[in-house]
Amino acid sequence: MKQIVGRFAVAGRVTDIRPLGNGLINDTFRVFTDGPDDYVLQRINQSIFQDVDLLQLNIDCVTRHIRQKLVAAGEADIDRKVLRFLPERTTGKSFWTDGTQWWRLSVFIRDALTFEAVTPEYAGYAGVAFGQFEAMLADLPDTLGEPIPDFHNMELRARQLHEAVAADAAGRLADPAVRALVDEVFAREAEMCKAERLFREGVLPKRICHCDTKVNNMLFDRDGSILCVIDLDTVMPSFVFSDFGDFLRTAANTGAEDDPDLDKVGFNMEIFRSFAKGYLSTAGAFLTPVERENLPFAATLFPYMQAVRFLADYLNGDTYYKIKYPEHNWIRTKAQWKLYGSTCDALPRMEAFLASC
Ligand code: GN1
Ligand code: MG
Repeated sequence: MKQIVGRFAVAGRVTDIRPLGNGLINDTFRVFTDGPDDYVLQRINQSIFQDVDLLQLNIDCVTRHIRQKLVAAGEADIDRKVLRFLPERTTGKSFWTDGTQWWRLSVFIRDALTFEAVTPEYAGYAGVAFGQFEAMLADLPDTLGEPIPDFHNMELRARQLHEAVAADAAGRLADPAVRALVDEVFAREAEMCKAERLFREGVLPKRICHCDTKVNNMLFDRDGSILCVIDLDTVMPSFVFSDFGDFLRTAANTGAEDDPDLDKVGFNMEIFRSFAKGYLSTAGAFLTPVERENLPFAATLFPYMQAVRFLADYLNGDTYYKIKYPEHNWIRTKAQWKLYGSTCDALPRMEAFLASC
């Protein structure tokens, strides 16, 4: 890995390299140096991101645009508010590949905190930050590609589950509990594919969204304010539901994403209220009425979609997500399904709150 780091225009000498974070897709390391900066080295999961050129081009456009906005706004401390990727020495590109592995290197942002759970106060800051992120990218001059085509398209995700059920590659449908959950999931399929219908009817726009707004993809400063949003692999045109819904899926869950204790899993309305209020303070100006009125639906959509994706991966024999034990994707599916039920129960309360904002 030291040699790979050396491919990039780093300052200083590498003193150590250690694993970093809890991502389920890429492999991430912190590179310690004796120079002014440490770095984050990532091996991009190329079986999932098949067009790394497109992916990195998206990230280059987005980080350049955000940097320009921060400069124009006279922000201080810009290197802690937007990621900076280093050019590879020979190609000048923001990644290096030997044809079998793809790597990139960014400057490690110092004194930043990440969380797996947040207080209502921090959820409010996060809402403000995601609204700002979308607002900053609203006038991006470049057209972004889709690094994973139809990434948050519920119709596609449901189709993939149908395919996984038909193939039953790992023989896991033999378990009656698995079969029963598959049936329950499909019973809700039509209503959960509402966003794609609204899009076809021409009443729901796509905007540039982050599309992976797990709470652990944000860097917080020591005072609780948001420094920046990381993990930009999936930035692409999508419905605003993506960012709103996926943040709540992780931050408003009273349990863990893969909690084996379903009694712990539930939807925290206090986090919802605080996040929604923050989000509307920065996104309210550009949201259309259809987007705004469907924000509670978005809070139900993402646990549903995640349950579908974990279940499909479980049936496929765990080919997509990193797992820590054989039943991990099944445990994750059940936890997301429980959370989905709680979000559905909370719908009237979410709607009433938004009406009062
Ligand atoms: C993946 O890379 P990470 O762990 O932040 C996934 C998200 C899922 C999430 C579930 C490219 O995100 O879509 O919601 O796991 N990213 C991709 O925890 O599939
Ligand atoms: Mg991540």
